[in-house]
Amino acid sequence: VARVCVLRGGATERTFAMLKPDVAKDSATVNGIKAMIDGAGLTIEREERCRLSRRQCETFYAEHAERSFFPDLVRFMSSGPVIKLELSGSDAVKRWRTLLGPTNSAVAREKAPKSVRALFGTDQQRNAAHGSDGVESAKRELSLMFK
Ligand code: IDP
Repeated sequence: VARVCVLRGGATERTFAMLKPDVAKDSATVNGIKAMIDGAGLTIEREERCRLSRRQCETFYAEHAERSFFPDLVRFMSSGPVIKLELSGSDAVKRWRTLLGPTNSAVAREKAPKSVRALFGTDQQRNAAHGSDGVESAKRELSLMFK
């Protein structure tokens, strides 16, 4: 991996992005987010639309199992279709997180008004999209979501 990075002159990474049920049904929003991904210099390597089971959501968000919002999060994430994306590019993990903005969409509108969550999210839970928070979690999430 290190050698490939040196040849390309930057850390080429892969990350997992997911458009959540609050936006995945709306094709104009989906296209808007994809245009932002493209504009940030990230490449969509893989795309899959599906509906996650409650069980899949519980596994995906296992680190939050003890949080009070967990049952509601699982209900939300399994309530409709999602769009799973594998993104690649230089610094893809951080680049996509920056493009996403803060978790809470209201905070995103204050602090990062051009971010995905500011533009398309609603609140703390219905925040339009997911992004892996590190290279290791990206690997875990990609292998979990793309069998
Ligand atoms: P992140 O998605 O920005 O990494 P996390 O803290 O990992 O944020 O939370 C995972 C997801 O759980 C969030 O994207 C959001 O949908 C939901 N969530 C986080 N905190 C809350 C909360 O306090 N209330 C309701 N839902 C929450």
